[in-house]
Amino acid sequence: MTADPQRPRYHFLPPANWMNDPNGLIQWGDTFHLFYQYNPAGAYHRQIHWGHATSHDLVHWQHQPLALTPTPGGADADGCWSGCAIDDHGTPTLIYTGFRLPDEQKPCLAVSYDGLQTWQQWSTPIISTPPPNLDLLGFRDHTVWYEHGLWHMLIGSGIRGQGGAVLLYRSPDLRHWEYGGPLLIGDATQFHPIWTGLFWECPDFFMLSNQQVLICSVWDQRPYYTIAMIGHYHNGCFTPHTTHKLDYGDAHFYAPQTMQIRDGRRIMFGWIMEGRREEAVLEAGWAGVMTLPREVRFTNDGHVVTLPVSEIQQLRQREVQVPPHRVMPNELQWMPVQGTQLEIELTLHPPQRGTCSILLRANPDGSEATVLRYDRQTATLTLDRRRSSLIGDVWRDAHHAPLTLNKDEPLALHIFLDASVIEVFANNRRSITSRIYPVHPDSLGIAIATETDPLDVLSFRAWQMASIW
Ligand code: DQQ
Repeated sequence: MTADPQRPRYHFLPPANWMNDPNGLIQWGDTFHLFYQYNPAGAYHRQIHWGHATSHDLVHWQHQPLALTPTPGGADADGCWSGCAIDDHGTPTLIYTGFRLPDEQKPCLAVSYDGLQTWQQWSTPIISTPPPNLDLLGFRDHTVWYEHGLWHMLIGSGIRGQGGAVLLYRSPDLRHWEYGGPLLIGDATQFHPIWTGLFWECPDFFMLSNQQVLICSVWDQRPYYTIAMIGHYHNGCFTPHTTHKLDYGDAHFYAPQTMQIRDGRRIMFGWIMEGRREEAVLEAGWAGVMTLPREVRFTNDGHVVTLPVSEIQQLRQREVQVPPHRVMPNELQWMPVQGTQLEIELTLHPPQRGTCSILLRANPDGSEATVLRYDRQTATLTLDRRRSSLIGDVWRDAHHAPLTLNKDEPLALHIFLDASVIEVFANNRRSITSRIYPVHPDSLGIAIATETDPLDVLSFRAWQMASIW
């Protein structure tokens, strides 16, 4: 599998098989723990276990034995679905969703007495039934915090005929829970500023710079995207004043989870799902990648953004720099760097008229290339995947991120390429995470182009990136 050209080298993923959501993120002592939804039987979503890995720097990971396994006959007989890790006064505790066919979802608990290595899964769920009198589409995924002497928990849900919902519970001991009403119910009939779907998966709820943030993954028969809501939390209710996509790569950035670490940063990992046929995934033998570790921050335009942590810089090797220069219309200007594992930082003055483009993973005639395009008129950054892969059956839809540049503000792009993974950060305030599957062996180049007006490139730096294994 290590010879597979589509397999990332500096993003976390298990040695083989299926992975989806990050779970149970926690810093314990000087170790970071990352658990994840995992099927040890193959590269497909079934009979989900919790995989486990540890790190001292958020970048290099060591695989650990499986943490949670479905219990035959138990509430989690057909899957240990997503959840979180809690420091219960010194005892590592996991709360997760026990799944049983055909569609039973119940909150379950597991405790470790040997420093997060092995876990004792409780035989009975900690909440036996969802709240009555609500027509729920599901009852899954958990985030827990401590407030005013009580544990508080949110469970993701959706109310038939209304929209996504997060349900609030309180407990003195993590074992006995009382329903405290919905924290928030969405409205699936609204499309402005953004449609929030029929179900909210994987809620996460935290304070950031004195503002309350709720993150949910929008679902309706399938994952759509992840939203961030910013607002006021009072008396068990949350009132958002701003809602936006957290990342503009749509379903490729999904089910993220955060943890606050001791130096004060809030760190996030998200699941980057595949964008190719199920047969191709089964043949590859692996599916799903974690994003790079990112820090959650506020932007100066009042959005929540996730940016790569500085620890990633230790992977940089062999820097290439290009001095400031001008690109003329109809010219394809190649940068003196090639590769499948690259970090790129560039700044440019987007032209007043027409678009400018960066070709990534491009072959010499540009017939295979992923195009990152900025249009000043529409203030849109687009990741165009129409020509990303010369093979047929991959997802080719474009991702669009709204990005208004202030007067004289250059476009500042920070791009990570790692085999089939691409993560783009623009002006420290928008991100686009996606998958591309170039197949041409020469699709290694980076080129810059402009449509109508000359384009000034102000700076260009790139690094080959080392493997994390
Ligand atoms: N994945 C888990 C669920 C969650 C979904 C199942 C989100 O708990 O709602 O693997 O991707």
